[in-house]
This record gives sequence, structure tokens and C-alpha cells, in this order.
Amino acid sequence: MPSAITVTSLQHVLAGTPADEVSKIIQADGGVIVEGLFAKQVDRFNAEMDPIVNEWAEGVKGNEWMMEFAGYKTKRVTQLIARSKVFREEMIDNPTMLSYIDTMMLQTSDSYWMNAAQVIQLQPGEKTQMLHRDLENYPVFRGYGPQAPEVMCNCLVALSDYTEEMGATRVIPGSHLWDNFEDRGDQAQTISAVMEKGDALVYSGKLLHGAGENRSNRARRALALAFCPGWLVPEEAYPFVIPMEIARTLSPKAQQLTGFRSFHNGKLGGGSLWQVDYLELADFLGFNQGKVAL
Ligand SMILES: O=C(O)CCC(=O)C(=O)O
Ligand SMILES: [Fe+2]
Repeated sequence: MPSAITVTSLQHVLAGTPADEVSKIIQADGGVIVEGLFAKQVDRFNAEMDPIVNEWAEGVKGNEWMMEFAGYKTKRVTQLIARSKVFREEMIDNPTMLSYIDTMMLQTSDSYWMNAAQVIQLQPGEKTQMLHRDLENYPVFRGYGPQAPEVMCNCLVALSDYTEEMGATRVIPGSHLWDNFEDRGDQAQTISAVMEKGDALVYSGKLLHGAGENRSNRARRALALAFCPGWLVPEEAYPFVIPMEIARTLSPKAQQLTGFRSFHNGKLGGGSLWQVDYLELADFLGFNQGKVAL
């Protein structure tokens, strides 16, 4: 497929649309906007995050490439499990969201991990982020082009107004099918994923995208929830940073997503990983008492 726009807008569905319908759209376009996915949680989540985000420094520490990628006027708050009750109790294991993520992640992995969860706030004056595919976190897969397995996908929730002027995420629909993943397109090929607060852009790790320029005088806030197969190392080292007393209270699904349960690949015909003496990690940690094991 040539590196040209094949789709000129993103399709919208309502939260609760069956996963197979959502999956068909993601396969065709690379992503879809799910209206109202986190409408119930967004204000309460923001109330928890406001004092933290307000104090947070712009930009990240790291090498120059990372600083450029992350944005010099962008605030990125991580460790959301520890920082937000609403997040750990009502968002991380949202069944509707996970039914959509399942359609991508279960192709390559019987169980999967949350790769990263972060609040991304573009301050006024932030410039356009470089276009990228999230799959490039694992560069070897770039070489596979559109045949690459799904090794990352994302659910990006609008936590504020999300207009083009404020820097709504820009995407190139159809770019998940381009022949050559070294080709990262250009801004002229992008469209703006304008959303209402509480809507989410659910997209494949193969889709070209990047944060837009914030030309307004207001901050644009998003929550990015990324996922990867259990056999890849996630971005955030959850088992080291989630306090055990919080980990114990998470749902079995949330524990699975954050590395407190073993990874099994029985359905796809692989082995079990992330075990202790060949035993289930959650048993070793005493997490299965009183809970239904996954
Ligand atoms: O903030 C955005 O709109 C997108 C950010 C993004 O794609 C990333 O940091 O990987
Ligand atoms: Fe990204």
C-alpha cells in the first residue's frame, strides 16, 4: 500500500459497541474513537490528579532523543496505580476497554500487561510531537512492517477538551498498513483526533500518530493506557513501584496487567513465564486467598 492517506477521518463508535465491530474498524483504519468510554470516571480522576499535575515539572529527564520525544512543555505523570484510587479501582481493568484491547493483544499473547499508564498534559505553546508508531518501543518489529505481530496498543483518553487547537493527538489513518515502517509520513498527512472529554482513541501500535501542537492558552490533558504481550518488558517497572499493600487489593485482572501474576501461553501453545519454582506467582505472593484465580 502506498504511503498516502487512504482514510480521511476516524470512525466513532459508542462505548459498549461489540468488540468484533470495533476490531473491524481498527483493522481497517488503525484506530477508532470510542465515545464516552470513561465519561463516568473522568472528573473524579482529574480531581485526584489536579494537585499532582499542577506541581509536576514540564519535560522528562533522559537522553536528548527522549526529551524531544516526550516534549519540553509536556507534563507526564506516571505511577497512576499508587497515585489514583479511581484509576486502580475503576479504570485499569475496565471490561469494555479490555474487550477492545483483547482483540489486538490476544493475537500474540494469552495474557498481557499494561505497558504504561500516564497522564500527558500539553502546556500552551507545546509544539507538535514527532510522528511515530508505538510498536517502535521494540525496534525489531519495525522491520516486519504491516506483517508485524501486535506488540503494543493504546487507549488514549481525553481528560480535557480535546480540540485541534489544543493539540489533540494527530494520526495518519491507514498507516498501519504501509509497506515500509521506516516511513513515518509527514504532518500534512495527519488528521486531528478531536474528542469530547471521556472519549478514547483506541489504536494499534502500528498506527502513525503524535501529539498535536497546543496553540491555545489552555492545557490539553490525556491519559495514555498502553498494553503489551506478557512476554515483552513493559515501560513501567510496576512490581517494583506498586506497594505490596496496594497490589494485594487490586482485582485479579489488574494484578495480571501489572505483573503480579504469572503469564501463561497455553492457548497459543507456549509455556508459562514469570513464575516462582514453576508455581503461579500470585500463589507465591498469597494473592489468591479469597479471590477467584484467573
Ligand atoms: O499525547 C498525545 O497526544 C500522544 C502521545 C504519544 O503518542 C506518546 O507519547 O507516545
Ligand atoms: Fe505514541
